[in-house]
Amino acid sequence: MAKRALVTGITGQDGSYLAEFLLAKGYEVFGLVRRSSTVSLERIEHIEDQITILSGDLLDLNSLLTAFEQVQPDEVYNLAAQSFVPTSWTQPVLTGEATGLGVMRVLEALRHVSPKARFYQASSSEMFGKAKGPQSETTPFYPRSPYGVAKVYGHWITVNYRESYGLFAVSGILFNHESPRRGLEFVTRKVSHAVARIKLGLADELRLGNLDARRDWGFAGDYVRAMWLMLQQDEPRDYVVGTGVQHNVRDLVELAFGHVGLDWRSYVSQDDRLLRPADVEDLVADPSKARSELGWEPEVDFEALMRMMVEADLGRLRAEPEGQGSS
Ligand code: NAP
Ligand code: F7E
Repeated sequence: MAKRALVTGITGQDGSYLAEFLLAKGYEVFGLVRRSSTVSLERIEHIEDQITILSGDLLDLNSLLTAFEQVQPDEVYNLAAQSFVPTSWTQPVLTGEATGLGVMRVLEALRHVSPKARFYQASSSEMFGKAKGPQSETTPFYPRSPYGVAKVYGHWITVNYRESYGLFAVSGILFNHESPRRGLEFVTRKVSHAVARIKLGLADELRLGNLDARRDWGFAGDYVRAMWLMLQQDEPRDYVVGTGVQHNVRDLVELAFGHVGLDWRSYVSQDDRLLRPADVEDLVADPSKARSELGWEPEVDFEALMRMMVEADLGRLRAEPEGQGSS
């Protein structure tokens, strides 16, 4: 019998790649989608007829209980969250509810309805915040945003439910991962989209915030494989997932503009309004545990990732100059 996977956040970047990955492995895939007046299934419309969409919201325990009862999942991937860091300062309570307490609601539904199901929590390198890198599974957390703080709650409640109730629950601490399906407000996609627009004569400037921030950027398609691998192990353990290679925002901009033969200095300016109340300056993973225990290695490096994103935005804009699609 095909395994049944329940994916929260299936309309998001990672949800779409994970759904494709699980379908290719022969899973029956169920996706939780929250109600809105204009549902956007843009990132999964190419596989929509192969998955079952359920209505539910991380803010509403009842809807989660109903989804678990309907699906009776073997594996649960909790990817849903308010995931944009700046919004966590303007909507801190919502962020705490969805990104923090939402994890406990999913775990409660799992514990009561499907306690044998394996559970993956989408934790984040933002939990490390100010902690010195390279960051590993043993690095103490020092979050720098309401988002990071909410993710720390999600991480520890996952560990706590594993230890309290014997659940197969794991926390994947993933560093930034990107793709042509990344939301437009995140820095990689903001840059790739702007580069494509400038190259095609549709724009002539790009305003950014902190150009010195350093990140470990990988490709989302590689990272969903690590999520799945964590749930196939004999023991539930937490893992850091990243490339181990660091770049700053300036490198990213230089690479993306350089790819289309433009000098970034002619187009990019720093706008103080885009600086965060507190930023994370220096993240880089020590992924040795994921490498040795999961056999996980990234296949797409930073240069190939940014080229892929710029090319995808050029293609989309050439097809539809006013479009901004994420698929
Ligand atoms: P994303 O593109 O922002 O997707 C977030 C998903 O969560 C969307 O499907 C969204 O639905 C859904 N969602 C938000 N609030 C919800 C709620 N109250 N109830 C139900 N669904 C809700 O994020 P992503 O980049 O794919 O990231 C996936 C997960 O990994 C997130 O938890 C994120 O915090 C975490 N993470 C991401 C990264 C990264 O670099 N991408 C790194 C570490 C951890 P709508 O479509 O309706 O908005
Ligand atoms: O910012 C700097 C910004 O918004 C990266 C989420 O997926 O990864 C993501 O969070 C860096 C920051 O991602 C702009 O200050 C400069 O230092 O692309 P980002 P993030 O905040 O690292 C983690 C792992 C998650 O878990 C999150 O869910 O880039 N930066 N100028 C800018 N960032 C943005 N967004 N826009 C700018 O104009």
